[in-house]
Amino acid sequence: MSPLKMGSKKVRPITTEELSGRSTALGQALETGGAELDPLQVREAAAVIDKIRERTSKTGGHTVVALAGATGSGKSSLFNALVGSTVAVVGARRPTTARPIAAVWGDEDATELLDWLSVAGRHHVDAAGEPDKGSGAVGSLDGLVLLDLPDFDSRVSSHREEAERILALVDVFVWVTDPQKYADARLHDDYLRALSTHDTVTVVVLNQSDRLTGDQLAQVRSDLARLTSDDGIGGVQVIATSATSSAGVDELRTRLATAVAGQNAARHRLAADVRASARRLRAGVSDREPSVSDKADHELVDALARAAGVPTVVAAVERDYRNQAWGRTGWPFTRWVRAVRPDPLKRLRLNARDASEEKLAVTASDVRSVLGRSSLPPPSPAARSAVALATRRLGDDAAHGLPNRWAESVADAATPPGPELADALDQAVVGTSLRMRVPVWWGVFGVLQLLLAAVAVAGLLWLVVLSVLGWLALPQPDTPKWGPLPIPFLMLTGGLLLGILLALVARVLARTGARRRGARVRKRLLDAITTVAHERIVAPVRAVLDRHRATRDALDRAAA
Ligand SMILES: Nc1nc2c(ncn2[C@@H]2O[C@H](COP(=O)(O)OP(=O)(O)O)[C@@H](O)[C@H]2O)c(=O)[nH]1
Ligand SMILES: [Mg+2]
Repeated sequence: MSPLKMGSKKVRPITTEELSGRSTALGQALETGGAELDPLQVREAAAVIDKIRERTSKTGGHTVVALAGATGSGKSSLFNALVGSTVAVVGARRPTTARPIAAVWGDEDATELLDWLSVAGRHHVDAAGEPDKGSGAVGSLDGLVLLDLPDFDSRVSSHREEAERILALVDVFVWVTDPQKYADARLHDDYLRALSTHDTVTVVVLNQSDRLTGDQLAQVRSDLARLTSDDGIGGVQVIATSATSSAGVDELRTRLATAVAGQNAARHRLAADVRASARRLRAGVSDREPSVSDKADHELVDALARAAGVPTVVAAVERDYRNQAWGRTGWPFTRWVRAVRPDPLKRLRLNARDASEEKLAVTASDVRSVLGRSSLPPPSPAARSAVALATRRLGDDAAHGLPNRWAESVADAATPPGPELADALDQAVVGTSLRMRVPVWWGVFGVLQLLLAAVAVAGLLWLVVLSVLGWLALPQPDTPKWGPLPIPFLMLTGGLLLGILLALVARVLARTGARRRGARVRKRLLDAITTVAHERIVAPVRAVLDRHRATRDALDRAAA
């Protein structure tokens, strides 16, 4: 039920819990979306929240009603008519009312409330002021705090500001206009339209009705009703009054008595403030947010991997594998060649220092403790721009359809500052173990190579012994033969040829092995890079989108 129109309009009362729930929701929206919402609107919303806390903490259950309107409409005259004595100064010379004046009905102390309203002029109306109506009776104004405001169109700016200040705090607005000014743009555009959310606490009064004939009055009344409903305030009845003849003053009094008896106007006004504020803020939030997959996509990971030097590391690992494979399984007579080649992993400082470890093993901690970061070459401009492109694309996709400020936050989240991302990538590479088991075939081939070499050397020695004996013309022992060929000859040539053959096979195996090992290391590195992409880019972007959703939900709850 509206606090103003008993039974005439179905407006449900607003409980304290509901009001505080809405206020809390508005506060949550400011918390989650404060940085991305319009700063001015955020300040206004924060002021509404403060006001709710302050207004609802005031004891006494008063209803604060303001008589507001243009200069000379008769606010002060109506105020006096309602009070029953001349309290406010009425004047033909404008402007008259400089400071608001309050009239308080009933015994309840309104000091705290009036202090909060900063209204110094106070007048107490006791029950005697209402001859027919004892305190507590139906239609009593007991609990009413009526304010006569300075003109909202006053030539004096401090008067206008004072009127605005009070209007922000009162529970019920009584807009007083007259036959000359009822269509005034200021009243309709600046006030009624702007406060259309506050229709349940709005009363429109056409004063000076005594200046109109019956027909004219009906005409003006319906005109004003139409203008008011064009302003967005539907169903507000226009009360025609005359402060001079007292016509309609009782109707206005009854209307105010209804508001006072309902004790709900303050909550209605504050809830309307929350709703209006939440609706304004809601314009800065989208109805939905783009869905962003939890997984970093392939293009982004690929770009990051290139920027992190993954191809360089993989190539080094493959080269290292091949070098070592050849070193261990190659032909022993030419192995020394390998010894003079530089170690590719050592060059990248990704190689373990520990002599007991295999060459391919590296632990994150050794490198980090010694160097802090790898000495991978810095990413090429092409790799850097690929990262920029991939992150921008992700940011654009995630920001699609969001209001500007949110889109900017998403873009910022998608592009962490340069050194931060580069360091994280470097750490990911350094922290990835390149350790792998030494392949079994290296050992087998190595032993076979040694055996074959030993056989060849033995054959050679045998032949040397035989030729020395021949040269010295000493009797030669029988040389065993296999077919027509002597065994020592077979040992020498067989050992050499088989060794070379085995080395060739090992070379082929080493190439495939290197590729496979490279692929496995690449996968490990990519996993680490994917984690970086998720932690540094995808998760921050999703966090912004989550805040966006939370803000929207909170605003919808506040404005519901
Ligand atoms: N005829 C007529 N004159 C009124 C009425 N109400 C106020 N006035 C006159 O209009 C002028 C302005 O009144 P006032 O109450 O000071 O208006 P305010 O500026 O809105 O406070 C005064 O000269 C009043 O006597 C009314 O209902 N009928
Ligand atoms: Mg006045």
